[in-house]
Amino acid sequence: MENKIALITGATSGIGKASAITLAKMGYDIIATGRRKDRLDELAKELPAGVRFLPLVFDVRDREKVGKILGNLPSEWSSIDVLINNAGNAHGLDPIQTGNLDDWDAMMDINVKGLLYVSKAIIPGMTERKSGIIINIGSIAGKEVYPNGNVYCGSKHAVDAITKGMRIDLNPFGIKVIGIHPGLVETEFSLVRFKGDEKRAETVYQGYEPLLAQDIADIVEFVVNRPAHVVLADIVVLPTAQAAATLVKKNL
Ligand code: NDP
Ligand code: 8X3
Repeated sequence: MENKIALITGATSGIGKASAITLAKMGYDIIATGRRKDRLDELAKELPAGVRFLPLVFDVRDREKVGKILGNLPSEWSSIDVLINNAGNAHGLDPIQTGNLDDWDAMMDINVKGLLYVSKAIIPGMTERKSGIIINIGSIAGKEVYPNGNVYCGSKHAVDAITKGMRIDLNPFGIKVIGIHPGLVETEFSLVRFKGDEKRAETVYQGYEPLLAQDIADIVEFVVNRPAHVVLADIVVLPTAQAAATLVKKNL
């Protein structure tokens, strides 16, 4: 029997990469996407031997390319069992009155519209087969709003609402739709948010033990392994030191 197939967007680093490796160890064949081809080449080397791997390089903002690539997968890759909509980032952390339009476009276009473009290409196969698992990576920023989080929080609230909408609309097809909403996870996230400012990015994770990408991948493994009649619909996961989006017990 052929292995099941998982497609993970944003698998070139952080949560997406850890999830791809974890799913590969679980026996899934892996489709991994991202813009950085060199990182997908590195990922290929970290996968267990024997796992089939299809790296796909595209920007989730490119609606035509997303549709073309994912709509024309080779037949042996087209039956996707697990989709993880993970690609996304925060861009900037500014008050609304001085926010940057390019940052706003990036967050809405990647975190919200990119997720929709990918889903649009993959869901029809799942509805046809009447099976599938969709995991959308939201955020504590989709459950709360924090100072200067404005548009990033808006994008992740949209992910939360879209996840709930997907669950309702896909209910007749037996498709599981899961929202995982992490708090602070030490990845390249803050490096991107602060536009490569390593010092500023590092301070986000100092003085407490943040979550690691593998902690989220472990949850992915758990939810994917539930029996057919069980879905963990909505999961908020925080470091123990974090009680709310901006309330973190730090020992500095
Ligand atoms: P990383 O910056 O480590 O990873 C982000 C991933 O998204 C990369 O693989 C990147 O690939 C991909 N990506 C970003 N923009 C695009 C794009 N335009 N087209 C295609 N792929 C893109 O951060 P995380 O692993 O932390 O983030 C993963 C998800 O988790 C995001 O949705 C984020 O919002 C969410 N999250 C993160 C938290 C955290 O504290 N770290 C907490 C809560 C949620 P590439 O650059 O190669 O294109
Ligand atoms: C990422 C975590 O706290 O920056 O979604 O919103 S936070």
